[in-house]
Amino acid sequence: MQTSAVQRSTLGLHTLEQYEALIGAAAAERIAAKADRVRTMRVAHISSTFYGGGVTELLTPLTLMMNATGIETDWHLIQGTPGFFGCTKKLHNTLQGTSSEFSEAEKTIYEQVVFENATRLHLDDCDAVIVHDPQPLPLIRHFSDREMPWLWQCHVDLSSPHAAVWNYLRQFVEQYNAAVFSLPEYGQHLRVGQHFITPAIDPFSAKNREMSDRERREFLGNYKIPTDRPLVTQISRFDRWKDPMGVIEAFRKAREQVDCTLVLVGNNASDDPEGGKILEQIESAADEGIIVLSVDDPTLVNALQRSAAVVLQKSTREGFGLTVTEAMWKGAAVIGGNVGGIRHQIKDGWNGFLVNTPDQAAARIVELLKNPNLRKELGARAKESVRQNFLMSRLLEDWLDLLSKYER
Ligand code: UPG
Repeated sequence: MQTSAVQRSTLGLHTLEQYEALIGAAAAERIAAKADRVRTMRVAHISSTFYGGGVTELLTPLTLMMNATGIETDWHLIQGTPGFFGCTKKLHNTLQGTSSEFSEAEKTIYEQVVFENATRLHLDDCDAVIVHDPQPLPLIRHFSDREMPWLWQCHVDLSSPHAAVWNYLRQFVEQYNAAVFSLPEYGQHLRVGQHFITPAIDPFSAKNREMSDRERREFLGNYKIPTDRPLVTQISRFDRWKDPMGVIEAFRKAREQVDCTLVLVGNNASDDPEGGKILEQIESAADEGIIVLSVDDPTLVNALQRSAAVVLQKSTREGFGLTVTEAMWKGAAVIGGNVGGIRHQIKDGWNGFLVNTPDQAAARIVELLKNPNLRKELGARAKESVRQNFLMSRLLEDWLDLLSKYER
């Protein structure tokens, strides 16, 4: 089997030593020394899916790398029903600012399914438990005699959560030892500690590894993506917060001035019930020059981010935005929504562009399509900013620092 085929077909176990060439020997040694200090800890992560979405994207390399550095790290999933994931998607949306009530019936479904999952989780051997996002949040209630610290990590954009829903969830959050948010501005008034850890990407994964031009072209060909015109792309879960309709509007306006092709690629996380409806909306709006692909293929994501003249991530809320990091790592010219974590990655006009409206996005698409040198300059700075700030080795180090605070 060829190396690239192996990379596509494995989970992607990478060691700290592999990062040395990217972060330098001194940084790799510093992180290894920190790992030594917490090596005797056994850590459990709990989330709601192995398939799709940013949390999976983070936990796959992080949990493998923690084990590779000698820290016994487990990853448990909770199971849900369609009704349960309907409730938790509503929590996700209201945390990001949608105004709708979470009814008593929804609370009953949410809490009962989490309780049922709790009966199957046996965590006594752990030294720390890290629970991700709202889906498994109420688990803590069922571990009242716990001795180890429990941390809740929230991945969503908490800049303006719906007050009543946040107050309901806060009763669970405050039973944890601390909450972990992606950015300082997501901090809340809480009676427990708060920490801030920004996400990161695995540069060696199938999605982010180097790729030859031949392989890249081959992949686009496999999906019948034409390359006779410059490509503009957005690759994201089919989700209202990623604003795919705004992307289509911006593309249509831009195409009045420069000919180009829009490729919208999306997959669906197994805990997200809204994806089908959003995909239908996109498909019925897509006309000539717009290709919509609903596939789960990390190598296609890699090939597209490397081939596109412009990568969009026109989100209207974004906890962090791994798709932005991934494209910047490939030296792409990225236009991002001026929200949440995207603002921490793109410095407007320096390593990409930030936009607030489809009109602004259209103007930036045109500017970038007409100016290959600008694309190159922004892309080179984008890649360097990811190297310095958003690689998995930094995320590992942040977790090691945090866990050492809770070592018993
Ligand atoms: N992806 C694919 N194929 C697709 C579409 C997406 O592989 O067709 C991947 C994408 O490459 C990325 C991940 O799915 O790796 C999506 O992550 P992200 O862009 O971060 O979005 P979410 O799924 O919404 O992830 C949540 C937050 C986000 C945060 C992330 C990690 O909404 O803001 O960065 O969690 O904290």
